[in-house]
Amino acid sequence: MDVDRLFEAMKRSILDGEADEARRLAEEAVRQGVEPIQAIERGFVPGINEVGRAFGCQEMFLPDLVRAGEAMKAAMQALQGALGSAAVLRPVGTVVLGTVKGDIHEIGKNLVATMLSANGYKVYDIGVDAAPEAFVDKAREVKADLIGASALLTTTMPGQQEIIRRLEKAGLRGQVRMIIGGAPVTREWVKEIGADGYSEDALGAVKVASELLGVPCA
Ligand code: B1M
Repeated sequence: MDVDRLFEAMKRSILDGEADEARRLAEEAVRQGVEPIQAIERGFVPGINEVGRAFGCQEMFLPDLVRAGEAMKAAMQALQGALGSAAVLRPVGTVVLGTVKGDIHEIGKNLVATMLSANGYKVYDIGVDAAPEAFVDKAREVKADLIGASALLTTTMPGQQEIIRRLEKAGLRGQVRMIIGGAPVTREWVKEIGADGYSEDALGAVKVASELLGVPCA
């Protein structure tokens, strides 16, 4: 299958919520030597974005959203191996990553985790619906350089601010930098809550982390 048709089929598989088909197409892309990040950005993400738009306009409903999310996860898992992760003997930085309390969106967060790992970071993924204290406790435990908090709902974004408050209270604000992301996050929000960095996508998150920690470009 030519690459443009492959990307179109990937988008379709997400729109139709076909997890097996999404997985098959992801594997096909790996076989054809397509860059996994291209498959994600040009194939699968346009599909999930279209589902998000259609859901927002009430052209699709919750079961469609759930199926699309499952298909997206299946595709990401199939691409995981090809995205790779550097053997982290001496990590360039240690990151505690999660999705904030009340929020179970994990696809973008997982992609950020994969890209950070692939670039030599030691990532402690504390999952979704993670309480502010869970971020801070884990950061203290593993002596993290960075906390990364994802929020996909406008109602859960304050969770990112709460993590910063708790970091300050714990006296860790000087040691642990805070980066945030997720579709509703804006530069204004980053400024308002005093986060150290923000990125619109997973590759950008690596760039921001590296700038903050003074890690030279790979
Ligand atoms: Co939900 N959902 N959802 N959803 N969902 C959105 C976010 C929504 C915009 C859809 C819409 O209405 N158009 C809307 C939010 C509206 C708002 O707040 N303004 C919404 C809603 C309303 C809901 C529910 C409330 C629906 C309901 O129950 N009635 C519910 C809430 C559940 C909860 O969390 N408590 C809900 C549930 C779900 C599912 C569980 C069904 C499913 C998630 C499945 C899963 O994750 N396992 C789901 C999905 C799939 C979506 C959409 C369609 C897609 C999200 C996604 O995975 N995108 C989404 C619409 C949309 O965003 N277009 C939507 C792909 C992913 C690669 O992108 O996550 O943005 P993203 O991550 C990007 C960047 O944002 C960035 O990098 C990533 C990679 O490029 N990034 C970071 C993310 N985190 C970062 C962290 C960083 C840096 C960058 O540093 C730390």
